[in-house]
Amino acid sequence: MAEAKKELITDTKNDNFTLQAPEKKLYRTFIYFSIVALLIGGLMGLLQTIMRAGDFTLPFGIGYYQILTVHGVILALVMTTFFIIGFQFALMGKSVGISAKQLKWGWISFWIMAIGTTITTIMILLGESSVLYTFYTPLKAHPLFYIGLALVIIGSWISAFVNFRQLYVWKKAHPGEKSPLFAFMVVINMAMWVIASLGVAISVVALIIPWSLGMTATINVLVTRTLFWYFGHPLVYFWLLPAYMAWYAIIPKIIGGRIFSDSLARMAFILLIFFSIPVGFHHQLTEPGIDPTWKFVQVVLTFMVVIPTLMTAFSLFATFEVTGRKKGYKGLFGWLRHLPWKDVRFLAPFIGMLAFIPGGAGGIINASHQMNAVVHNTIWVTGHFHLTIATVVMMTFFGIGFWLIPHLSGRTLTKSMNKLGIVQTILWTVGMLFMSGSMHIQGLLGGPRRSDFSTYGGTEQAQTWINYQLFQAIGGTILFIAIILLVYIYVKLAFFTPKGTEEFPVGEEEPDAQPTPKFFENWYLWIGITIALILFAYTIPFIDIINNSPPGSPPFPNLI
Ligand code: HAS
Ligand code: CU
Repeated sequence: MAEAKKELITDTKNDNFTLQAPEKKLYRTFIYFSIVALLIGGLMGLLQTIMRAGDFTLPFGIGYYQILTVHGVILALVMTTFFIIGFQFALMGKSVGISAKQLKWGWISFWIMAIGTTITTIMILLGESSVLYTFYTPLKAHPLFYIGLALVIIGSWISAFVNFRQLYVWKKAHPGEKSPLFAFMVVINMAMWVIASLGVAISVVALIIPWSLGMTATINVLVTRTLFWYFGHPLVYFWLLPAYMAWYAIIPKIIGGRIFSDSLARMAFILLIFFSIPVGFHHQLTEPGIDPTWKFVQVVLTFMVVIPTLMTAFSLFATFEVTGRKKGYKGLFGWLRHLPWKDVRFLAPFIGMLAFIPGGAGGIINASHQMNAVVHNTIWVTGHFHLTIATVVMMTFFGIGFWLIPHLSGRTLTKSMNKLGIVQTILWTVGMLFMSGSMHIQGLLGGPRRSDFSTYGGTEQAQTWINYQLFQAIGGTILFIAIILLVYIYVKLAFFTPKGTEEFPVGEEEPDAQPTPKFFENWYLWIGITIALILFAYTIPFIDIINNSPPGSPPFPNLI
């Protein structure tokens, strides 16, 4: 073991470690698990669109809400978390290294998460837990559904602490040096994740599990929903930040350029941790038990997030333009031509970036209180997140997989796989245009989310919605074909393409870049401000919610 440790921690002095066989195995196991989840979750998505489009019923009495729950839980909570942790581990291994002991804890984390996922999935498939991925009370699932989810979260915390430890050990060995950008970004994302998931963990462990076990007679619905959304919004940024990591620090290398600004990237991540947690009320704008003043405060904090997002858009544009001009392309938009359009490692994430323009605009609409009243609980919201998570984030993740999977399996991304990847990218884009576009329109026509229209009994309004349903069924079919193609490519890259060393693209700063200010390393300050903002945004409204709860549903409900 001591030998392995020595082997793993080989500092090459330029913050660029060569990933070793044992660590590669952990990282790729996380990623492969997420691909299996994508396949299962994607199939459920296809079944949903078909069920909603007509009179199609599933065998064995499998219900619409059952497959909708599998779709949401397996894709939104499981596939994302496994991919992100695997990818982030790879970034940490590459930038600060991993020791044998840390690696062991990484495996423990994986197994706890995998066991939790299996328990939860079985409970949904048994038809005992059709409570959707938000598991709003008073919908009640089998206790094992929640216990499984709690295990996924606990497992992910272990990975988070391993990541914190990795950076800590590196910093001890490099006193006074700035932490590598990859490691900095991963630690921000995991710090956000731990702080946020504490909320849902408290809700699940202290309130929901005792209630579903029958130990308590009632549950405080508003408290559980509030704790869920305290977690739910940072959850979406937990998905987004790894995409940002790729945009800021990997894409520049792929296009043959440099990172526009290391300080700006760090600043964006710090602002994102500040403004990702104290904003959950923007999912609860229609809920009567929350004081409108505090909804307003959280909406203002939500809008603050536009700043780091636009900083990101600016700095990506700048990287693209500077690189193009350096290569000699002239004119206002001449530099656009230099971009490597035929390289799937670039094309897929780039389309993801583009999708963020309408996706972000939709988010701003959702967050605007009055407009939220128009779209809330309509399928518009589902359209919004099929643009953000399923297009912006997923296309970036797909793009990462095209180089990361062969890097981890010791194989190469061949020309033919790259071509197939481009076909896959186009299919996904077209599929999501159908899917998300028709969801947005259907939502504006009042089509409700999370419901099987075909059971609405042929009212005139339901008939209008069903027309758009057809587009979703087309979109769903194209997307499912794209998933099959992706899995085919990934299996090739994992086991069959020629052996070799696929590049791990690590972006570098401009040689004459200004040094990154020291205060970016002040973790106590960043976490301190984050906690202060959370306390500011949540303390008074939370006390208010508890004080005004109906009798019999205090935060810790009456024992039977
Ligand atoms: Fe959202 C609901 C507000 C972003 C995911 N969101 C959801 C749900 C999910 C989700 C899953 O305020 C549903 C939850 C449920 O089941 O109920 N969202 C926002 C806002 C943003 C936002 C303000 N959401 C996301 C992201 C997600 C995501 C990102 C996943 C990854 N969302 C809401 C609200 C609701 C909501 C309400 C509740 C609705 C309701 O009533 O239930 C912001 O973060 C958006 C900021 C983004 C921008 C765009 C910037 C553009 C960029 C593009 C760069 C491109 C370049 C390339 C450089 C302002 C960065 C250009 C190159 C060229 C050549 C042109
Ligand atoms: Cu949100």
